[in-house]
Amino acid sequence: MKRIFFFLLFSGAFITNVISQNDSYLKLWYKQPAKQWVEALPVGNGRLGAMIYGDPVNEIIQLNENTVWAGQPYRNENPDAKEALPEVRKLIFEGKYKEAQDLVNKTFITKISHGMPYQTVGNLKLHFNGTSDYSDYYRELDIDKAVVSCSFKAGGVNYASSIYSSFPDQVMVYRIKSDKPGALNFYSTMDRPGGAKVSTSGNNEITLTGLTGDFDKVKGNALKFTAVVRVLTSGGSVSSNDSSLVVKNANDATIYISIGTNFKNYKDISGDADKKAGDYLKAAIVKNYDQMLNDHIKDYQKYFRRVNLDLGITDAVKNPTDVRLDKFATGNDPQFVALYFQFGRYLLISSSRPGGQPANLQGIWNDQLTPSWDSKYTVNINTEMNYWPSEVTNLSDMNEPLMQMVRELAEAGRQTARDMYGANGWVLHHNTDIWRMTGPIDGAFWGQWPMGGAWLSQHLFDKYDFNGDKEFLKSAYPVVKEASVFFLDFLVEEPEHKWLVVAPSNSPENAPSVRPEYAVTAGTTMDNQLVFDLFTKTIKAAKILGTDTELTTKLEAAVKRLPPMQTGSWGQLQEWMQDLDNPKDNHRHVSHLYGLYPSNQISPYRTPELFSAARTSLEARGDASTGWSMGWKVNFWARLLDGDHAYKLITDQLTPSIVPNSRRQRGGTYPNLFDAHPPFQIDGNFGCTSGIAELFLQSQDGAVHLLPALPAVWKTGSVKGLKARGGFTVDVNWNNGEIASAVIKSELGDNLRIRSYVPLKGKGLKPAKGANTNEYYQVPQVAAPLIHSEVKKPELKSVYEYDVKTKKGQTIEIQAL
Ligand code: FUC
Repeated sequence: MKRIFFFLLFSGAFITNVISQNDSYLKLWYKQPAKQWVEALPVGNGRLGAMIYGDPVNEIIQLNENTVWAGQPYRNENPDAKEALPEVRKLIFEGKYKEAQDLVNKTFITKISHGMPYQTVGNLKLHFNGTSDYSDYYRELDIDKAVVSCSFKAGGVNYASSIYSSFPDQVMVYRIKSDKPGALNFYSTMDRPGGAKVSTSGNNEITLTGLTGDFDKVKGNALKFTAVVRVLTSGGSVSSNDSSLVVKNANDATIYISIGTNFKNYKDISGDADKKAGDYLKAAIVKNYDQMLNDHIKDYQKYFRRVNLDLGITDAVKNPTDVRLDKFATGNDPQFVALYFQFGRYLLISSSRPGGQPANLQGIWNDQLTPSWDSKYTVNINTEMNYWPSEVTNLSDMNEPLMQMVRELAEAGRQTARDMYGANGWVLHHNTDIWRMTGPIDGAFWGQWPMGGAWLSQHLFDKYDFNGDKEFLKSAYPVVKEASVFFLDFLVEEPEHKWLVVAPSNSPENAPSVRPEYAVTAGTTMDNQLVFDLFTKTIKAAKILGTDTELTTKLEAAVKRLPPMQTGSWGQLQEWMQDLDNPKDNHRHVSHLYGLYPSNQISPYRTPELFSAARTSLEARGDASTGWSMGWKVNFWARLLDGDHAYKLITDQLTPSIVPNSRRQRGGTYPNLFDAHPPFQIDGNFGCTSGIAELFLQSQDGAVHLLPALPAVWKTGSVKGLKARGGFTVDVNWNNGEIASAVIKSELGDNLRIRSYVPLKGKGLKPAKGANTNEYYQVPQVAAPLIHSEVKKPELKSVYEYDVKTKKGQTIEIQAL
């Protein structure tokens, strides 16, 4: 009854849809209001975000806008670096790591040593009268519609509320109704930690305005934000006093929340915050409510409904989400993984929209002024991880803000390359923020890692690999090329093997246990792999575009001089140029396995010894870790073709972070399914979402591999709408753990090479011969050879490979033989 009332109130035109679709499987729902932020539910349109507590007495709607950052445009390169660089390198090559790191600290880092924090706008609070004695409580986030709703009963009246963040209309809309005329009584206030100006107007408006502050030696009072809230009611009255709006005896109330800032771009904050907020609000309040909700849902579903995952349903779905999380490890709840996967896609659509900022460490959701790691962009893993699901889960549109940020970083990082290293091209170290700072921060141990540009540039090329859009490649090429140009200048010959190496750098945030305090070094495995990918992708892009032959000749020569991947004394893939790995090292970063995931340099079929060595390294690193580290490991185990071990990591990640009866938190998941580092970091959500996709489909290794790493627990199921490199959209059904059928749509009309563990049949399928002729696949890149190849070869399941010549737009139907 309660649910039906709820749907009647809010679903309006959608009611038949809601009930017939049984989409309760795509909901996070709870029987109690949120008591803490990590129980509240997120809505977002890329720019505007809110966390909703669903409290019937004192409702909190915590607000974010993605350009509200402290400070203002600034730079942080230290020109002293240039003079010290030869000495730093000399010290590293002499094994004087302490001295090298000390000198980097002195000459490379500036006084601005942390970057700027992303900040909350503040809170909208609704204080209700007559609801304290509530019952029949229910709240949900419907990820099929991107709407948070809440219902309860108090004093014989049924209340129901809903809120969403509209991309088409650029406002957030909250509505609350009672089923007894005139029963709605509340007053609304706004506030912000640290204070802000709050005022009301006779227009039924309450406004919060402020300036973000100074931070880390960068002057503030420059970035201005304005949040305007307008309340419309049917029945009753709205009045205002100095700082609150009072709603009396209304039947329902609709609250429009509009936020603007003066941010125009990373160099320019001359915009008009009030006008921006005011204009969106003006347009929204005259629009029909149902139409606006309809437009929001339609816009959202255009992306969300591209992918469907069915892993089966058990009785566990009858439990609220927090209970399912508690019981996941010991129960049988395959749908919870499907829900978590789709929640990852929800979060990406809600935190990263074309024209806006990329998702930061917390996406767009943050209730603090100085959040952990400033909620900025950590580019030695976290920012990249945010975008891992974007192509494979069919949300390519959502990575546009990342592409734009990389273009801006290429512009800002040019000065850093020149002033710090006397190099051409562009460079970025291990962090950035909305002002696109590109110099090193946090001290040499963490920050002296000039590889941010090398890694982020891969995403531009990968977008082409999935979609085959030559116009995009053309526009992205200068960024990728200039990242390569930097390394052509910056690589230096090391004395022992005469390899070309990156120095000074580190293997992200880790140091060999023989010198745990000194991370600064030369030629780490991850750096070598990153430069290898950057150069080979630049070469490939230049060839596709028919340009820069002189440059590609230089890059080809340099690639041959990069250090090879090496195996060490215990059969591991070495993390450093020297054999220094400690088998007991369980550091959260597993940087040397970048070559396994997200890259394709380590392959079971092309480089079996490296594949075994990577496995040995990963086994030693262990499973339980911080949230994002476990998310990465799901991808690693998928690439190691071990679905059961990947499932073990999914289970570790879907463990409650909040340890019962304790103040302790561990890497895992919060009640609202946000990932816990701890604290909340959204990268773990995205990393695990991508890892789940990698269990069903991989395309990095010269073929579209169907069900490469299906865990034994999911005997029967289907996935629809995943994307493979080469422009293929893939649906697969499986039974008894093996492919039953598949449908693959070719968007580009190229050769489709299929790999499978079982024989297949289908129109046009021919046993594969020779190399794949699909021009969009990343050519299997055989990395520089392995040294010490006594490592044993892995035991692999045999595979069947087929080729199909496709036409653009053609659909290929496949069955198991
Ligand atoms: C890197 C990681 C930390 C954390 C931070 C935001 O520095 O090593 O674990 O995720 O980014």
